[in-house]
Amino acid sequence: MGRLLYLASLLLGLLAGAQAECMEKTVHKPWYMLTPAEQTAFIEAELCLMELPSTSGYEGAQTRWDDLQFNHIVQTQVVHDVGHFLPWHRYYVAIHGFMLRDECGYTGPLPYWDETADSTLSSLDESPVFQEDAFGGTGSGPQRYITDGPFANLTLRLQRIGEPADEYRISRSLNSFFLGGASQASLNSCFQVQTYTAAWECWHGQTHSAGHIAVGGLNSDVVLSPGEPVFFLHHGWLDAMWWKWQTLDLPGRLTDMGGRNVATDMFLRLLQLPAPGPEWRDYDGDEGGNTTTLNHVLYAANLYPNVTVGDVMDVGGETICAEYFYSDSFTVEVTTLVDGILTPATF
Ligand SMILES: [Cu+2]
Repeated sequence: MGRLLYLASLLLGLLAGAQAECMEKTVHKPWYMLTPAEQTAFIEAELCLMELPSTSGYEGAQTRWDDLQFNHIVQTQVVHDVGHFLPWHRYYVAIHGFMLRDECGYTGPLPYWDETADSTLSSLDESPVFQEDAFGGTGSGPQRYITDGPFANLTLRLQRIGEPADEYRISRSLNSFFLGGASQASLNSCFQVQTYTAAWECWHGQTHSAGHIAVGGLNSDVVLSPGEPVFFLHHGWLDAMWWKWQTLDLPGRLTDMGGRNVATDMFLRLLQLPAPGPEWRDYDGDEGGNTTTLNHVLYAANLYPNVTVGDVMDVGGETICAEYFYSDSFTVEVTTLVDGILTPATF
């Protein structure tokens, strides 16, 4: 009998293990590659999250969208200008997808904004992302609030930590000029960098900032930006780029991590962010050093379990369980060293 129980528990353990594996990968694609039906279903799922009541208990939060935004608000000073900037935002993009799936029944592809394609537009009004039947267009009036599209009436309320909730809407000032940081030439320069320790700064300062500033308004607010649905399209794109960079040298880049784990004083001062206290610095799994390691813990504000950087390095692994599709026109041109000779290569 004891042996039977032992075998049964072994079997259950195996089944549980199998469940944790990545069985069905979430597909990530540029927005314009979704079918019209998929686009509609995605927008409806976003609206669903924006209507579901908050369950987090955070002061001022009223909807699940607020709960999702809070995860970023509470640790803005912890997850930018650091090596775990890319892994944390990879997990955050995934969490957004998990919530759409688990709470709103959305099983279609997750869209990202193909910013390199749009960086050649003379006006972002022409972008497929900023159409009335997509995410709406630019803002107007003194507060630059958007007036068209499915999110024009979205009410947000959360402010920085310590500031009382106060209602606002999505503001935007679309400006294609700033998307230059996402141009082909800019991308190529980041893809050229061979180690993560150097590469993350290129992605953070150059390509990442471009999309935030080009959308402007709420999306250019370093703390509150995830209140804007386009934030997740922007970070989905950035993650697609990091993953592409990783795939150019696998398996080495599945474990290539580094960079400081505390933002510079200059960055914190510039963005008026509080210095991360010991509750963050002692919590990060990096054994006290100022280097991001694979053991660094990514805090998820109780939306989903906390994971480590190592858990999210492989987008096809059990934690993220996703795959990225790229537009047909997507290429990167880098110069690589082949047998001691610098050789241009296109991927
Ligand atoms: Cu962020």
